[in-house]
Amino acid sequence: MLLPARRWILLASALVLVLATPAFAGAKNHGPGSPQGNGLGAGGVPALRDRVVFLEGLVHQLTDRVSNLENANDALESRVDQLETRVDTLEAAAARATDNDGDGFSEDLGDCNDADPSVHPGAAENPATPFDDNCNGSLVN
Ligand SMILES: [Ca+2]
Ligand SMILES: [Ca+2]
Ligand SMILES: [Ca+2]
Repeated sequence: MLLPARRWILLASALVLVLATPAFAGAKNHGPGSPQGNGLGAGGVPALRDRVVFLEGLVHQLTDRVSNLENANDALESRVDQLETRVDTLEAAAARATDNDGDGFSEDLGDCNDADPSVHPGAAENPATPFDDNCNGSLVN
């Protein structure tokens, strides 16, 4: 989501661009670039009012555009979050399905210690070890 400060920067930038246009600059500075000399036209104030209305419309359009972009950005961020969750789920499933210690059993196939190849379903249980050798839930058989 765009920050409110970015919205104001965008609007201010657009306003600066409009103010920098030769027609508007001519009106402001009464420069020779203006066909009417003072840039206000024959009516003076009405011509300036037209420009203000134009700028208000432009700001309104830009505000709408920023809002639309923020909504699109929110939708994209939501979709990215969904895809990241899906990737995490698939990675976890792949990890459970992988036999990491090479004993022929993955976690999905009952290996209760996939970092030790001597521990797996069907292994001989050693009562002297402090862990479940054959992954049956018992330390003694
Ligand atoms: Ca294994
Ligand atoms: Ca193992
Ligand atoms: Ca056991």
